Amino acid sequence: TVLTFPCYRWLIGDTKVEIREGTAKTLASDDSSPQLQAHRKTELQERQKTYRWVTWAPGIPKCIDAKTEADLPQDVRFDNEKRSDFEHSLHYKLAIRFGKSWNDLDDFKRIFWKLRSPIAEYCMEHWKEDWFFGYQCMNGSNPRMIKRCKKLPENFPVTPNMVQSSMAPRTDLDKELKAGNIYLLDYVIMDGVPANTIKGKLQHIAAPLCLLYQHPDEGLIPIAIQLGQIPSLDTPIFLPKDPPLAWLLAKMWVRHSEFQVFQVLSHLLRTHLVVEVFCVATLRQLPAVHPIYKLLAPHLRYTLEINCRGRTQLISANGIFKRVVSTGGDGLLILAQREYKVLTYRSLQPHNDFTDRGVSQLPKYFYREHSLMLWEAIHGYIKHIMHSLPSKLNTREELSTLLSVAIFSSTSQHAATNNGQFDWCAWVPNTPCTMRRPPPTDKDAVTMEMIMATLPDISQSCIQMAITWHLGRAQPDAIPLGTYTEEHFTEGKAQEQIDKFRRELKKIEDHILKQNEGLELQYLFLLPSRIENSITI
Ligand code: OYP
Repeated sequence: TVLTFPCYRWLIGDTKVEIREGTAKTLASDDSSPQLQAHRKTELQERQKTYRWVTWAPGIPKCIDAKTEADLPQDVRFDNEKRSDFEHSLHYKLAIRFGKSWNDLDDFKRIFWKLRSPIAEYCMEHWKEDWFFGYQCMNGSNPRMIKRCKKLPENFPVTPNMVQSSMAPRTDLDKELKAGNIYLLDYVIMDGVPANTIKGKLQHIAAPLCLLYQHPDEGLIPIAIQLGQIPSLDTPIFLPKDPPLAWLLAKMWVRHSEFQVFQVLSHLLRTHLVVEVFCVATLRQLPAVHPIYKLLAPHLRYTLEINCRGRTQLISANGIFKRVVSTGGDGLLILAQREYKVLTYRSLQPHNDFTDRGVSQLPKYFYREHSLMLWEAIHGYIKHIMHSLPSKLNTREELSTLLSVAIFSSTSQHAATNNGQFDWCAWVPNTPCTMRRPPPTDKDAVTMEMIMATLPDISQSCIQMAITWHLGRAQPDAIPLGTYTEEHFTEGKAQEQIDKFRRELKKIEDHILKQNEGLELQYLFLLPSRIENSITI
């Protein structure tokens, strides 16, 4: 019952994980015969011919060698139902009157008819409110940007006096910095990213800084925004007490950066592309009887095909990003390369991520609470499934963590970023995909005309709504987390662990449902029944 442990090499961010030739017991009992070993060897040789690595672009994770999804082996392709659903749900791409702006913000309601969701409608009503802006930093579709701020960054010269009117009675900025109630969004990674040119018109990108305050009564609220990394007369610090349109436009600029970081870094790079690495490595290195293959396979379903489609239709030279998003063209790759350079394996593990960002105290941070529960359930399950690995490898715990990262990223983290995108981005002014004018330099000069000329035009808005709907809606053929349809594991002990895992998920489900009862704004993105078992969209 000894199986050769193949060389299984992954490079994830800063961490190189390598499990060299060694031995691992499998749960099956009859796999030691030379014949079966030879069989596994041929299986892998075949697979390595079929699934090859390629560098699609330098400085981001390697991916599967396939020009389009048509090059993929049948085993990893969408089935008919999935393909036809994927290809036919996009009726809303048809855009009218290219290049025209809306006249005022209410005009966005005109494209807001058919595709509806309670949160998207809530968003349309409340998007201007400061508490709602703060809420989205915790429970929106990019819940990993906010960090505690103990000391103001030198390039963000906010004075206590500027923000005093946002403070609770009898306190000030210095006291609140010390008390740990000040937070920061810093989009420095956007600084200098080249902006797209769409139909001959240059789009615009900023690298804002935004200070937030955990107010005892109002919750987390933004208190100061600077729309660039270098303080100057042309990059004033916007404040809630400024003319309302100036403050509103400053917040929109932060939300525009949020769109880019959310889609390119949190969603595409940190879930889709990282998980594809696990996918290709597993297919190339592990025979189907290997316990790690059995463990991971259900969490890798359809990922190669959706990523191929993403590379050909979404981020390609004439893809959707190039056509409507400010980081389309060279920008998105530069952005992803910058992030991949600093992406740590540690940051893919939710406990560490929260500790490192200093956000463990933030109240009503549902994403944090739910993702920790899911991590515990996933990690607990894996630790037990991996019981038969010989401990002399001395990497059992590390291996469990690694596999938990793979499964957490392909299920929970993908759900947290993907599933809310229509809810948070359908109301285009709340999360604009591009900006057609540069950031305002003069607080007193902001007009509604300027705002409308800055926001995405009609056709860009329609595409933002259509694509986020297409990707964010519940998938018709979804297999929920913890549902194992193929019964890779037939062993009783493994089945027990799967059952236990499913009971844990049920507990989390009940907890989340109960917690959300009666909430005006529900957080259900990490409800286990709504988390897919793999990245399929
Ligand atoms: C693949 O028919 C994917 O046009 C999305 O890609 C959209 C298509 C193809 C085009 C379908 C068509 C999925 C993999 C991925 C990913 C993560 C990043 C998603 C970013 C979405 C951005 C929305 C842009 C709105 C303007």
